[in-house]
Amino acid sequence: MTVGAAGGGAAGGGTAGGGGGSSDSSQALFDRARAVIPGGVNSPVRAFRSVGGTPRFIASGAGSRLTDVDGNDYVDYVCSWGPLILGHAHPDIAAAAKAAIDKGSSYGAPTAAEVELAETITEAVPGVGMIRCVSSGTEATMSAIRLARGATGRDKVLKFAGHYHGHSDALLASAGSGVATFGLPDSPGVTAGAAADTIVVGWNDRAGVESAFAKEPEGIALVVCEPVAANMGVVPPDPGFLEFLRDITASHGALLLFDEVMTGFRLGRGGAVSHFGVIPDLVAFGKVVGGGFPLAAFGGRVDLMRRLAPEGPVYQAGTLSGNPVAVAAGLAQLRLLDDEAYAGLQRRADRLIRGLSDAFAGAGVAAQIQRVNSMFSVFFANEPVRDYDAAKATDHGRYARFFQGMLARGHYLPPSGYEAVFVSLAHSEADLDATIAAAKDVAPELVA
Ligand code: KE4
Repeated sequence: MTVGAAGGGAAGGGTAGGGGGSSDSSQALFDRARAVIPGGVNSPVRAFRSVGGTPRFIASGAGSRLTDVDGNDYVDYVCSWGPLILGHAHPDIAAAAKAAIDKGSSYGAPTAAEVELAETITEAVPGVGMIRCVSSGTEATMSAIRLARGATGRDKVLKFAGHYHGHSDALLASAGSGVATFGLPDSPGVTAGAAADTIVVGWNDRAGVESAFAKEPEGIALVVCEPVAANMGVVPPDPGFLEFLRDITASHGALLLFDEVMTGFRLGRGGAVSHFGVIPDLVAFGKVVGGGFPLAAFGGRVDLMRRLAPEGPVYQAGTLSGNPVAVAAGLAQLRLLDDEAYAGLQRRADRLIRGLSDAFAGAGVAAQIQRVNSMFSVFFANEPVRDYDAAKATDHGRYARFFQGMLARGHYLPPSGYEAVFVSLAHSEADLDATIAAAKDVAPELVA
């Protein structure tokens, strides 16, 4: 099954469509890269370590497609790990970024567009009265934690095993995403002091949360979660669990942070806050809000946000925070995300999930496809996955074989079973049907 128009990326030649062609140019670049970049990549999950093989070096993206340097093209379901909800090189986003950069790339001074972005986010998300822009999700969650500690005068932070909030020291304990992909319990370099203030509890473990608060009734500054865990694969909260977190934090004077770097403007305009109807004290945003540029943000209750410098004493800053080019791209993307857009994402995910389910069932392969709205992941397991231990126990070797089989047929899934699959509004029915056909082709190979 070949996919898409004839390849012909930067290196020219290559397979006419589909991903099963040569990866020689990728391999050559990977060899060069490893001499000057740790692991040959600028972010670990890109290295294909958990699925094996040569990471594809990408020459270009357009709509739902990626083309690698060997000229192979792929239907892309990574979408830059979430930001590209409208697909690659969307003309409106490209035009907005070009118009912005023609007026200068950065001023280090406030701009009208930053005000518009802040108004857009605060209007969309209940309970978010103010935001501060930063340049990455890591910065967003790290800053929100400092704000929570400053506001409460408390030190401890409670996070959930398998949840990933970026690579700041306080949050790297038992993290998901790349930490999970590499099976790292934590990370060297995180000091005992930093880790000592981080309490880790199992996702969906009410008793564990209650026990933590019983031990530290007035010591916990903040509970942070991905309201839909998506860095251990997609693992939704048990019914009522977010409400439980809202209640127990409020009753103990602790704050609640929803890390919506992945779910924000992905599940809907109001993200998980609106989807579940639970209003935290603080929310972290990233990915979609930046339109594929380095832009993230955190926000929440006005009384808390006013504690940030220069209005308050909690320091937080950034040279490129609210960068005009990134803000222009983010605004261009958010302007196009209306109810019809989210309905379209849902339809695409419905079609793809139905087809993948049929492929696995038809081959007798036990798979759990777990989703919230258009975000989903595939676990090869007999039972639903409710927490990190269960996610780790699923068959990641089978996932790697699935990934490689799909890649060879021109379908680029996340190179880790701990990541989420993303559709975009650029994915056509033909794309989805080609992916389903490829899955039906691969599934029998997974039985052994
Ligand atoms: P960044 O610092 O990578 O912009 O955001 C960190 C982050 C925070 N919170 C959540 C829920 C996230 O998913 C992330 C980053 N996600 C990973 C993939 N799941 C980014 C990919 C990578 O690390 O290369």
